[in-house]
Amino acid sequence: MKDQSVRPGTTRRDFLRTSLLAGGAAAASASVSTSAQAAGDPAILEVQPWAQALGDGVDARPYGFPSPFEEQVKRRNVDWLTADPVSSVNFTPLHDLDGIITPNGLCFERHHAGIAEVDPAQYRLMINGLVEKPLIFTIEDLKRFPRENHLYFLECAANSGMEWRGAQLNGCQFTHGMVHNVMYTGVKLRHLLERAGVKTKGKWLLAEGADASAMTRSIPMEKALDDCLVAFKMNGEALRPEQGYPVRLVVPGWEGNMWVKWLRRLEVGDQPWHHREETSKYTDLLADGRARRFTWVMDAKSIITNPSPQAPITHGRGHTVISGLAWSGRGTIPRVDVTLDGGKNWYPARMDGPSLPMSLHRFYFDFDWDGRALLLQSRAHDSTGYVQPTKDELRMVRGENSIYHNNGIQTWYVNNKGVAENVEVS
Ligand SMILES: Nc1nc2c(c(=O)[nH]1)N[C@H]1C(S)=C(S)[C@@H](COP(=O)(O)O)O[C@H]1N2
Ligand SMILES: [Mo]
Repeated sequence: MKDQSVRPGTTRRDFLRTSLLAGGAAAASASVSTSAQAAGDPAILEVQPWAQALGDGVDARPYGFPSPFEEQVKRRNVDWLTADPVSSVNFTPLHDLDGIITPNGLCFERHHAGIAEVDPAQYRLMINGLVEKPLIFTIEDLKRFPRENHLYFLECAANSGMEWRGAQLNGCQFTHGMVHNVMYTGVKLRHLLERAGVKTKGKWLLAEGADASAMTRSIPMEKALDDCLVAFKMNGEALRPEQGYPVRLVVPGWEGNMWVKWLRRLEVGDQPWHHREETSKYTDLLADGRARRFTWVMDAKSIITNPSPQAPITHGRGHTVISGLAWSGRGTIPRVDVTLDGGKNWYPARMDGPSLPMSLHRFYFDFDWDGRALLLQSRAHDSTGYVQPTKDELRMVRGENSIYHNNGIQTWYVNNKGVAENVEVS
């Protein structure tokens, strides 16, 4: 450890203590021991097969793919959740990822009628309803409007829904994997609506998908004119078919269901349509039988991705890195707290990487594990001052009937062997 890194007025011991509690990496690096044997390790002493022959040349993989050693890193579904894979969901392997970008091939999928394979040459987007001039756009047309790039998370409102009544699924992939974070390239929806000329009475928008489910959602005009995008690229390349190729709607910070894929029609109206996906679905039934209507914004949430049930601690006691993700549909995440003892003591995590509104944030907490069992939790604070609630606090307000919008604090029990399990401490 470099002593220059000690701030003036702080003793080295003070610095070590605060750094460990604050998740400071600089001090912690001093205590990291390596796991390989100092002498006699064939992995360093012997010439390995990949150094004994020439490898594939360029163009062997004109569109690259991950190392075969990474084949366990994949989207997974939960068989018993849905009757049929065409109206189903799979989950992002959050425990295998780091940083804040979700690779395109690992973005969770949620389809109501399978993946529509749309021919871009036959693709059209129509704007009709309460407009001066109904319009039909091709992709070429869309690309002539001013383009923008934004990194946004998409979270399905049903993410963590299976955990509402108690701990159920063993892995953050399954409890929290209905989220992805992607850099979108597209045009502001506002430009298209302005071109069509929204009539004064036009206060709502119906977005419709081109897939066989013809998914529709009502969106208030205020949001449509604010930050919604009509996107055609994700992380630099064309949208994947799973994510709505060739064009999807991006509704920053709002529930994933509104981000209509394979976008084909935008109708302007004077009131919401109250279609299936905004009434019988994606609505929270309260204890007294009433339902919460139009719960669009995704509240602040966080999850420890490592360690977690699919990613145990394998190195034994000593220096340990905890990592996780936090996000809010209302802004940025300036702070995440981590507890090792089920909420008795909380320590600030170290936020790392870009902090962008309505985007995933990465946090780390570095500490010395003494080998005792842990009850790990994280708690997000967003830029509005909102603090992520416990599951009990949520249930007190919303009852037991809910499925959607579970942003409660998640607990992992880690035993003295480092094996992690989904439990609830509320
Ligand atoms: N056309 C269409 N759009 C859709 C859906 C769909 O089935 N059809 N599913 C919605 C739901 S419920 C969610 S959570 C998101 C999922 O986006 P993803 O598949 O890119 O993860 O897309 C939304 N847009
Ligand atoms: Mo969803």
